Amino acid sequence: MSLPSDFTWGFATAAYQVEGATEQDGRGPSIWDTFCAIPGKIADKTDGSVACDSYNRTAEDIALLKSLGAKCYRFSLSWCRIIPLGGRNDPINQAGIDHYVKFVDDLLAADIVPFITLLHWDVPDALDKRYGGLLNRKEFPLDFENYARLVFKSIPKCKNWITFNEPFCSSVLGYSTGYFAPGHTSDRKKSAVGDSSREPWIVGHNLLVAHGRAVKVYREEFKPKDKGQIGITLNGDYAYPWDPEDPEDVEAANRKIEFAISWFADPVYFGKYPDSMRKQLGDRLPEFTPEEEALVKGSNDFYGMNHYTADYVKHGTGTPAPEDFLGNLTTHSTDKHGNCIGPETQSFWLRPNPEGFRLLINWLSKRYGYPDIYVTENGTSIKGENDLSPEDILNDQFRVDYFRTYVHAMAKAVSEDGCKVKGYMAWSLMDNFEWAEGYETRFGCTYVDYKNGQKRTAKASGKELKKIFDEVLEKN
Ligand code: GBH
Repeated sequence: MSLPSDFTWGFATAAYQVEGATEQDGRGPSIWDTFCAIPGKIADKTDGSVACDSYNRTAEDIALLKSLGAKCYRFSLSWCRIIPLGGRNDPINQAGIDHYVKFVDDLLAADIVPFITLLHWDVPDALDKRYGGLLNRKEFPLDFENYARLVFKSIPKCKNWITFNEPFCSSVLGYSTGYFAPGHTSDRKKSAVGDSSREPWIVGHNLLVAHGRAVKVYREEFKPKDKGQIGITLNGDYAYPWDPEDPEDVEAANRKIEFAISWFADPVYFGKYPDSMRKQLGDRLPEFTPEEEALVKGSNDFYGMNHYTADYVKHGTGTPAPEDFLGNLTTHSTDKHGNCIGPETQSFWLRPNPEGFRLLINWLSKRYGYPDIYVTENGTSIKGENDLSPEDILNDQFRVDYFRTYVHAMAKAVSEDGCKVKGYMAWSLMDNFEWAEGYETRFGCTYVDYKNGQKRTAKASGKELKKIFDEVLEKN
């Protein structure tokens, strides 16, 4: 088990989760600022207005990355710092651009390779109000294209670009369950607007087309001289059949991955949605026009993989509900024989299962022709971590074990199975704003003391990651 010596590894964050400074230097509001202000949406009634204050602490964060031995850093840009109202005819905020240009310069000076995500869920609020944001098939992709072009032009030194983080979450959590901004759902107890049976599929489609537009711009106008690469990051769990003897469970487990991942990856690699989705969703799933198909098909230079957990899957019986987004199935933490997928964490959806990581890397590699893969997120929360003393938080052995077993599973996928994983970014560099769960759930390899000036202290996991990689990296 080993990884090639040129394998890159480091940490990941996202703008709204770490930056704070939401009213500084001309930043406009995003849908997350608006969503957090609605009572009941965030578990601990917090928001990202201060977070880790990373906007004002770039030097500190770079020093932290350096001390942990990181070779690369994945972070996202706040679109509404760069174009506060978001649109292609709206004013540009030079202070926002300057901030990120300097950050990239400083990372490179510290010998840390930047991976930039253009949009990690924080859509400019003005676009949501102006034309329905992600729901608008014509306007949204054009505004995203314009934003992407401005960023590519401003930051030519960045060679690794990710268009969107987890379009599944923007679509399903934003427009079906309403758990994330902008909170649309058919459930009228939660939201006055939304149609869970249709909106998520429209939003997913528009994100794909917007991704395709940005990639076309990068490839035609920048890649020839800047020589970078661009892709989209998709989230997805591995799925095991609840009863491996039942062909319907076996099929449902595969369908679960198709509904979560192939929803986006099939259009990107093959130019069409999976048959299983078309069959269940019919005309609620948009059709690609020939122009859209041409934009989307073949639009990944690499596959960005966010991965955390696995599930057991039981096939559904009868007709799925109109709001079903899983693919007519149910997910379980134990299988037919009572085997448990993995231990509990602070996140109800996350139970460590490292073997599933190896299996999913193989599943994706086979289906999509062994593309280059960058693991752009992988990590865990720990049950009850936030209730511990700071000293005990620093001693996060559960997270150390998670990283070691997951990195080993990935190394086996590379050295024993022939998959082409090129890099790995742990989620997250530091504790941060965990969306609807606020600050109560910690994912950091670094402890952030929110009560004492957002002071950062590396946890055991942060320090151990370098050792974990040193153990498996080939020496050249
Ligand atoms: C990542 O998503 C995000 O990119 C990152 O910002 C975040 O901080 C990190 O995970 C940790 O949560 O409500 O039953 O539909 C992880 C993938 C997929 C996990 C959707 C939560 C919701 C389960 N997410 N999932 S459900």
